[in-house]
Amino acid sequence: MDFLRKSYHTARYTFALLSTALLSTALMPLVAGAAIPTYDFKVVRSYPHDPQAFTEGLLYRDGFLYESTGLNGKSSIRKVNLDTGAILQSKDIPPQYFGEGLTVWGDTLVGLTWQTQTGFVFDLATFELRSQFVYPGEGWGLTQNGKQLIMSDGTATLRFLDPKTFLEVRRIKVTADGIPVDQLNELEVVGDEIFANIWHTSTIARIDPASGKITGWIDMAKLYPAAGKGLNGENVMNGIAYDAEKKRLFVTGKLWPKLYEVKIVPRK
Ligand SMILES: [Ca+2]
Repeated sequence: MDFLRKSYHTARYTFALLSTALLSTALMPLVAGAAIPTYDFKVVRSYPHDPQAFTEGLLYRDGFLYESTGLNGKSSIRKVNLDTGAILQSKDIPPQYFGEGLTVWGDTLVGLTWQTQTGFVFDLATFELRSQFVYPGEGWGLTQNGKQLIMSDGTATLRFLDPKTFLEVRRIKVTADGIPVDQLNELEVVGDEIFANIWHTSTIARIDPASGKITGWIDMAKLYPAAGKGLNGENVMNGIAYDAEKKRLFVTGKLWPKLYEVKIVPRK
């Protein structure tokens, strides 16, 4: 674990542990008890997932999964066979970059990097690098709503970017009962909501893109034993993909051997 932890800022890690503790022991039950509902899930089906993939980005497009992985020297983008988990195509990201969020835009894949303020635009079919762009701050998760790219950066802010210029168009602050919620990691637009993994937790936040308000918590803790992973450490759940046509929701985690199709259900 040490090498993984050293690859993160100590301060950030400590803060993340603190916020995880707050979220799991205080914030979540508090707000859930007040107004924000908690949801459970059911596993519809499980699929193989590359246990070497430190998943940072995940999306579904035209029958295939596309995934980005992190860590310096191990970062890549992949096209993956959903049923078998086989990597059909991949491209390594140069070792000075720590790969982060990934989304599709037209016939391109757009990927972020963690602390190097560099975004990449790849050809969707060939994975050839088409162009690069820059942005301030850190890069974490990335998704899109058909009009703009939506990125997270470790704070409670989600930025909406013009998909052609990559300039910020607007931003929202993500809150739960008025309290900012940071550590928003992998993202996915699901219908008219944004789903966000919260780093170092087993929780997915359901976010209203207009107001930034969290409208629900999805408690995925029970998926960890199924995935053979513990709640501690860096092998956290990260990766949400949505098949809008068939309304299938997929989730996985960093170095998880499985990817799951799940159905979100209200907690009874
Ligand atoms: Ca995603």
